Amino acid sequence: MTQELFETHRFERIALPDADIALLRRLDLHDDSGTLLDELIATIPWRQDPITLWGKQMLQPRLVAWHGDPGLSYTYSGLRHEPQAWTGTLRSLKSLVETAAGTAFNSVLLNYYRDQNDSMGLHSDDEPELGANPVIASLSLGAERVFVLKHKSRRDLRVYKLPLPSDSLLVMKGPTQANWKHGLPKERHACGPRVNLTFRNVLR
Ligand SMILES: O=C(O)CCC(=O)C(=O)O
Ligand SMILES: [Mn+2]
Repeated sequence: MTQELFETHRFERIALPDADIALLRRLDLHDDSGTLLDELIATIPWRQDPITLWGKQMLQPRLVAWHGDPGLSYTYSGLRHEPQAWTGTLRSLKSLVETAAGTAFNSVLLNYYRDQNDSMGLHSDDEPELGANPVIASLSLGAERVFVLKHKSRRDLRVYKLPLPSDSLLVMKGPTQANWKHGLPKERHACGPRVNLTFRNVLR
C-alpha cells in the first residue's frame, strides 16, 4: 500500500550514497485560489529566535514556528519548544503530506525565508527526539530556493545542489541524517518569500 502511494505520486529518487532521498516535484495542495503562501505568512505566529555565532548574539536569518500534537517538546537551535496547536490549514497539509509520504507525523517545523538574504546553515535533523533514521517530509511553497546537501565524511563527494520548486515535497529518510548535512544558503539574486514546512515525528 505504502509503496503503491509512493509510485502514484511519482517521486524521483535522488541518487546520493548513504542516503534515502526522494523528491516529488509537485504535490497537489488544493490551493485553487493561490492564496496558501500569503495565508501562512499572515496567520502563523512566526518567531525570530536568537543564535550565538562566533560568540556573538544575533537573530536567526529566518522566521520559524513549530506546531504539533499537545504534550510534545522539542529542542532545536539549543532552545526547548512547546508546540502551537494545529490550525485547519496545517492539518489539511499534514494529511496530504502523510498520504504522499506514506508516513504519519505529529509535528511540523515551519521556516519563513522573507527574501534572498534569509537562510539556514548546514545541519542534520538528528535531534534525539526524532529517533534513529527519522523520516522528514519537507514541503516548499513560494520562491524556488536551492537546497544543498553535504556528506559528513566523504570529501570526494561534491556538495549536491537541489532546487526546490513551489509545491514540491522532499522526503529524507533512512541513513540520510546520519551521513549528510543539509542547508539553504542565501541567494545572490533577488527572490520573493518562501515558506517551508518540515513534517516530523517527535518521539514521546
Ligand atoms: O527550508 C528548507 O528547505 C530546509 C529546512 C530544514 O532543513 C529544517 O527545517 O530543518
Ligand atoms: Mn533540516
